[in-house]
Amino acid sequence: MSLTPQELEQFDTLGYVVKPGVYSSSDLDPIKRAIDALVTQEAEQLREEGALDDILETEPFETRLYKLAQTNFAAAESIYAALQGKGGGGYSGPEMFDMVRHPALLSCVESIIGPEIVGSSVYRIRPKLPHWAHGEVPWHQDSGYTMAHCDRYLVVTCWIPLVDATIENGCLYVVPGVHKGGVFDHYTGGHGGFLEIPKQSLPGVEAAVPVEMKAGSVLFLTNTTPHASFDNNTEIVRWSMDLRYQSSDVPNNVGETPQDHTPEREPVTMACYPHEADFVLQSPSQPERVVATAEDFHRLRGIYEHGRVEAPGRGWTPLAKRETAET
Ligand SMILES: O=C(O)CCC(=O)C(=O)O
Repeated sequence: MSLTPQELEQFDTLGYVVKPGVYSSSDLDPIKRAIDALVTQEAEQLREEGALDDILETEPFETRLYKLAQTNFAAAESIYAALQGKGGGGYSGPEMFDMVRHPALLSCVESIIGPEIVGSSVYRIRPKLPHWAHGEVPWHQDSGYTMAHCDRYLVVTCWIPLVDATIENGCLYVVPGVHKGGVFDHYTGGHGGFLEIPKQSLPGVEAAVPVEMKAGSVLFLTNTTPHASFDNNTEIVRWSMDLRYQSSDVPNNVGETPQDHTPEREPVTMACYPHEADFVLQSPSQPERVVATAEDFHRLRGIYEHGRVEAPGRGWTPLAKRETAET
C-alpha cells in the first residue's frame, strides 16, 4: 500500500489526505489491549489508594475510561496523565513499536518523504473524553510546537483513530490549502491549555473541513496544516494516536542522549522536538541505524523519559496578554 498520485497531489495542494484501511481491526487490537492494560494498572493503583471502588474491568475499550470518569473524574484524569507518560511520549511497549513501524503506514509515508524514514519523537495516544472541558485541541500547526529552525522542513503527522471518528465525537478539522503560508502566530494557554492560533488570525478557517474517518484509516497532515478538534458529545471515548515521520535529513537526535544538550549548545543544532527520542525506522543507506527490536525501541525512549532536555521555546506570548492588548 502507498499513496496514489492523486492522493499525493491532494496532500501537496491541500496539506492533508485520508487513506482508508491502513490498519485492519486486527492490527489495532494489540494496541487497544495494551492501552486497556495500562488503564487497569493505573486504576488498580487508584483503587488501592481508595480513589476508585470498581475498576470496571469488563467495560469495553470505547467506554471504560468515560465510565471511570463518571465515578471519579480526577481518577480518570490521573489515568490519562499516566498514559501520556513523564516526558509526554508515554507508552513505548512492543504494541506501540508495531504501530509506528506498521509496513502499510511506512510505505505510505515513504511515498511522501522517500525511503530514509525517521520516526519523529512526538507521538501521542489521546483519549478525548465525552463532555470534557479540556478535551478541545484548538487551532494550531504542529510546527508551532517544534524548534523554529525546523519550519522549513516537512514532518508528516499521521493521525489514526482507534474508534470511528465523527463530528459528534470530536474528529479532526483541517484548514485546507494554507500550509504553504508559513507558521502563524500561536499563543500559549489556549483552550485545554494547548497552543492556539486565534480563529480571527487564521486565514481560510471559515472553509475548515471536518475529517470523519473509520478506525484504522490514516489522516496525513503536513506540520504546517492548521488543525483542531472540538467537543466529544457522545458517550464513547474518541481514542486516537498521532505519529510523526521525517526524512533523515531533517534535524533529529538519533545517536544523541539528553546529556548532549548543554546550555551553550546552539539551538539550530538540535532536533525539531529535542525533548524525546527520535528513532530510525527505515534506512536503505544505513540499515545498521534502524531500531530493529521492541526492546531497543523501549530502551531508547526510556533514556529521554528519565533525562529532561532543556531547549529554548519559540517565545509565543500568552493568549491572555493578546486579549488584554486587544480590548
Ligand atoms: O487528537 C486530537 O484531537 C488532536 C491531535 C492533534 O492536534 C495533533 O495530532 O497534532
